[in-house]
Amino acid sequence: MKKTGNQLEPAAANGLLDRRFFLAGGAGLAALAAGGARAEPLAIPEWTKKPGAWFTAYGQPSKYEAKVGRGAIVEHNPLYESGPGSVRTPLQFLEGMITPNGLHFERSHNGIPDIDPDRHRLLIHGLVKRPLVFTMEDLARYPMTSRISFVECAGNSGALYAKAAAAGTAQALHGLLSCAEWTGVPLALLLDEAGVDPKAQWLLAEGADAASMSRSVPLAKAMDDALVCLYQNGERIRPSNGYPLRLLLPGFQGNMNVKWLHRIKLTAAPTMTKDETSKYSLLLNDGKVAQFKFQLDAKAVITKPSPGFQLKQQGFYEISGLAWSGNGKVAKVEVSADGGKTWAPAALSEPVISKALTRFRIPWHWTGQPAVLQARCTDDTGYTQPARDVLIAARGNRAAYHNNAITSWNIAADGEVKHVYV
Ligand SMILES: Nc1nc2c(c(=O)[nH]1)N[C@H]1C(S)=C(S)[C@@H](COP(=O)(O)O)O[C@H]1N2
Ligand SMILES: [Mo]
Repeated sequence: MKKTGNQLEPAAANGLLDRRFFLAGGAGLAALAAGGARAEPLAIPEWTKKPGAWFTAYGQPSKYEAKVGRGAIVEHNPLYESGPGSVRTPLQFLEGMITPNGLHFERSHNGIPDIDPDRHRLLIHGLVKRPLVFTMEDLARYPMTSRISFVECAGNSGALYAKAAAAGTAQALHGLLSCAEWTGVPLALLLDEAGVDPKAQWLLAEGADAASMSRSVPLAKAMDDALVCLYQNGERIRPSNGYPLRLLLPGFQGNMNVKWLHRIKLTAAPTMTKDETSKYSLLLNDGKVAQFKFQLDAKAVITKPSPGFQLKQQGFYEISGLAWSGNGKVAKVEVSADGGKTWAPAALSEPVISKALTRFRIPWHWTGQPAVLQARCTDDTGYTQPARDVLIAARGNRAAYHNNAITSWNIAADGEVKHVYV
């Protein structure tokens, strides 16, 4: 940090400060405490005076955190009581980079199957020398790999295609996004055992749910970093996220991460399943369709503050959020408090992992004036996330998927935070 004697030296307009400000023991911290604390003796509340509750087999969050949930169920056909729908991760209430299992978003095309792991099988067939069938017990004996990876639905942030800025929280607008430590067997290991026929270039991955969700995956991806997962954040995968087995394709659109995985068929060409012809392609303005765009491009979203928050007084705030790229590591996150006119670099919290969510932070001194907060991510390929008007100019707004435009949060003079377009 530049030694100027004035710790409040801005890094960009409208009060953004050097990202190392807090580390340097910024003089402004005293101003934070000044809001509340008065020296007086500690009270002795009732919970200190008697023994606490007994132990439980499986822990639950504090009852005081009941507001932290996956929000309204978005039904994709209101005629059905079961079937297609989704619930979203409450990004604005979480910190760090890992999504707790009970808050991982869920997107399912025909409900959550109730799968008995003892009867579930994985079949590998097609262009292989030896077709193989695995029980879950068989798979559990293979050497395992863990990796921290995000899953993002291709439809996440789709509201940013709309002509008018949608009202909504970070959860409502961007919550089809989560990040977990996934553990399982590298798919390459199982394919090697089956013996891949040189004619095979693709594979079909299919789920055991009533949607028979199935997608074509390039063989190169399968051999690179695909994981057949049994565990999610240390415990067996939750039913809604693919129990007992799911495919993880780090950085690829969520849809391809087939849950309840039961079949892999090696093929010479893509299978052209219903899930990759009618959906998950980008409808462009000229009427053409971009098919098989798999990687999710770099993106960032400010979670704190974000809609639903009310800034109560001027002074110090830490702006914090999440950045990610399906193409590699987050190299840089810049934050603006003036709607994109000036930018300052945010600090990236370690660890910064390829194709995982990365937490960023930057101190901000809010003067009580209106401000527009934005964050933009650059990944280690050198690609920078586009402004919304740039993305719409290039792609139009007939597409529903892969919207990675910069999001703008307006801070009103009264401290209310709202989604806006600039
Ligand atoms: N078998 C199967 N796999 C599936 C789906 C599904 O409906 N059935 N939904 C897909 C979609 S659209 C997404 S975005 C991700 C969501 O993963 P999650 O529910 O674990 O967050 O799973 C994908 N895998
Ligand atoms: Mo999805």
